[in-house]
Amino acid sequence: MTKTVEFISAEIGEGAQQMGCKFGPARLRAMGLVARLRTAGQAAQWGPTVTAHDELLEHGKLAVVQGFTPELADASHAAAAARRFPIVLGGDHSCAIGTWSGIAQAIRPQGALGLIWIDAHLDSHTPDTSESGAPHGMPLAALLGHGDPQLTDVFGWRAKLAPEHVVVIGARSYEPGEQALLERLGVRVMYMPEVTQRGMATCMAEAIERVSRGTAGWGVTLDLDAIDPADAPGVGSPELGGIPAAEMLEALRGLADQPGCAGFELVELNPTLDDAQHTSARLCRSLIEEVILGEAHSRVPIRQAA
Ligand SMILES: [Mn+2]
Repeated sequence: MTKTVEFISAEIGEGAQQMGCKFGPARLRAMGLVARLRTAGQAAQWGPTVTAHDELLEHGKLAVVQGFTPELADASHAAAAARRFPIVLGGDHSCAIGTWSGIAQAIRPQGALGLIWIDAHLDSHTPDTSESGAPHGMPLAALLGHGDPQLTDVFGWRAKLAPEHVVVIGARSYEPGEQALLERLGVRVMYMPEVTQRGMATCMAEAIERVSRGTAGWGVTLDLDAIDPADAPGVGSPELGGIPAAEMLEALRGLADQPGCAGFELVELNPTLDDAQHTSARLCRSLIEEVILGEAHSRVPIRQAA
């Protein structure tokens, strides 16, 4: 890829039931992402670290996310506006509001943003439908323009995503209220049985086709809990029966080189729940290498297998 990769650390765990995702970005940074990309000939750098203000917790989880979102949005906006390729490392999934608001703002002069949301959950609650009140269950609704005004109106405009420009892949645990919102809006959801039947690579190809149509750019937000917990145990909300890691790696290979791809986000790694071998963190590193290096990277394991 000719663009420089810029990693942005989104240190927030306050949006979830458990705080551990706040330590995800530091864990990934310790794994040498930039050095490995550079060794492979890819320009890459560390960008800003945006850290949630935990002193706001006395006003509730939503207050922390309200404070964090515009700061992260400024960081992802700056990277995209400078024509670098942002990779945002979460953090709980509430960070997606900031990430994609910033990228939507950067490409707004050219047109609309598309987004592929890979997740075990729908993340489409509003404060009215959420039983837990945890903001990491709300980011997709906020980006579609529904929910708390401070989260929907970043940069002074609402609905960073139009429903026809969104595809959700891998959902297998959700509540009726959030499902009703997505159905009413007409968002395409590929639930887990469809992904199992058709294969992740086929679903991904259809999703890219859909989010490319009528948009000026598109991205992917990957919640690690979409992957089967046998392959990625270090997540806050594990759900049995997910997408095998091998299928996910294959489906994301060379993603950044696809026409229109404007950014990538990887969230919900909870290193405090990972195993002693850091299996989940190492999988995250491999996923990023597949996204950025694509075929150049994949030749190595294929040759070893032969
Ligand atoms: Mn999620």
